[in-house]
Amino acid sequence: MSNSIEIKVPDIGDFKDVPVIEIFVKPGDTVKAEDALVSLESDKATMDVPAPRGGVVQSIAVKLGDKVSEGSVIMSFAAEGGAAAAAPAAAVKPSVSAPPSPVNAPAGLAEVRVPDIGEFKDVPVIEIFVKVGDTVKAEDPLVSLESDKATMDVPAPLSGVVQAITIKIGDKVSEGSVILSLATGDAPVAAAATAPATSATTTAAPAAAPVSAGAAIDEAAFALAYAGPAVRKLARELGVDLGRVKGTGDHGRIVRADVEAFAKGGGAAAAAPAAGKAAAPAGGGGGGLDLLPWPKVDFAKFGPTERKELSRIKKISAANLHRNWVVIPHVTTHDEADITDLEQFRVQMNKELEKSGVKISMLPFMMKAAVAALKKFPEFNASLDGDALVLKNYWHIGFAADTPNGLMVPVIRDVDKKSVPDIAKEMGELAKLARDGKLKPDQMSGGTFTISSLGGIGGIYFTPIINAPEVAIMGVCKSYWKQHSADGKTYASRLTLPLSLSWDHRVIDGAAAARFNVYFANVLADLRRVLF
Ligand code: CAO
Repeated sequence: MSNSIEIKVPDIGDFKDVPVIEIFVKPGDTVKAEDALVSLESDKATMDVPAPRGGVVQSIAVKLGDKVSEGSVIMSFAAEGGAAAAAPAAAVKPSVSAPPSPVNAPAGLAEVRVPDIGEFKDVPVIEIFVKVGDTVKAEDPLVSLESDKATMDVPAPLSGVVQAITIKIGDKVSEGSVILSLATGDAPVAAAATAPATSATTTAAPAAAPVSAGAAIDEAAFALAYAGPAVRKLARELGVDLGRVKGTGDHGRIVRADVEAFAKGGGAAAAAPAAGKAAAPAGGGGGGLDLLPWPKVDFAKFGPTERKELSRIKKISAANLHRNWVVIPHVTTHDEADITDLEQFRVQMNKELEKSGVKISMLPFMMKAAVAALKKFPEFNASLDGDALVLKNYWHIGFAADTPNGLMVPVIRDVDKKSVPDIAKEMGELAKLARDGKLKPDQMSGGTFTISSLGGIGGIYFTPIINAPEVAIMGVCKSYWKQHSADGKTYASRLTLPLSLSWDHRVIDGAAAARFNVYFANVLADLRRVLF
């Protein structure tokens, strides 16, 4: 026997008048308990409303864009067995990747465990980077373990707020030991979508990018994709690498149809290799030029080889660089700065500062020049947020540091308020921490613009990859003496610094980029310009 029941919006925390952004079912559809019915999006989180029980959808009382609150009727159901006349839907399932942090939304609890750490057992905890109440992002280091052979950081497998820490410094842990619990906006990405959203166990990924050979889904990108739980579940079912799906919903949100189209277009990660084709590029392919599978070569057939695992930092930066390169439409504009006078001034200043122990390279001056240019062209000191630009009224400049473990980007805060020697001193300290593997997450966050200097090494120009969510990066190479002429008749040797500015073409136009470079170069040529 079946009974008609009304399905109502359940308790969705403090949210009211939340728009319906997706309806997953239509009249006549048979649904199971926990199947997602509609998706709601507040300014803080995307929430799916799941079915409280199984049944057949009779009618739908809302349409896209309608605003609903707790208790609003969303649809009616012919439910199997006896039923009350009205039923709230089961608790909502917030999405991990709602645009702003979803920590205010109803949360799930995830236990974080020590991941596979090779043959090591009973390894002491030597550092705990977080405390109860801290908000962490996926991949932030949580604790550091030290075996007799290596120091290993355990990164957060997903974003959340630390609820409890179950270990202390000196405790010995092995694979599977629980280290802390996180209140998350969702069950862990790796957990099946059927896992209850309010309680889940997860294992921290040993590295940021679980892009192990053979695994076609990039878990880091999957976790970052802007999609609700039901769409994530569907992507899992279809083997779709969500990180490569282009969202057609509001603000680029990935909807069901995007995942289905991507899977149909040959983009299903699991299906692609079987079909002898790699997944189509983000956007679902559509042409006949699908990417070929990554070549699998037995290198040993051609000569001796050895296998070296990538460091954790390299894996993290690889995942980030790959995402940034694929997602951001990069253009690089090259220019050059005449730093003849500035170099003289730098040498003179270093003589004067000899006793202080501070040595100034060209980089702190470039940071000052960057701030001047960012103030003049504020859209370079910004981030994209959906279809809006967030302009930042602070100037925190990151610098790429080459370390034995890979590339790191420490950030110097409030460069506008600091003197050149102070910047040089802080840069030296941060670069040392980076090289010693001791940089804390907050020393690498909050940057608004990055400078990547290869000046101490060589090269003339290169194409730096933007450090998302920033929108531009300045690359500089080694200065060299060059003959310059203002009139084509007389020539002078000038110390010339090659500049390579990469910019996000969604935000910045070529003319603005050229102007930025010219201004940056002019400031370096004559720092008095920063006074204006
Ligand atoms: N032209 C000529 N000489 C330069 C120069 C330039 N543009 N920039 C630096 N130099 C000189 C310095 O003056 C210094 O000379 P002395 O030894 O005679 O004093 C020497 O090169 C070494 O400088 P440095 O590299 O130690 O110092 P820095 O402040 O320029 O850079 C840091 C610091 C941390 C950015 C740098 O050490 C580093 O790691 N660079 C690599 C960044 C990187 O990997 N970028 C690529 C990212 S994309 O993969």
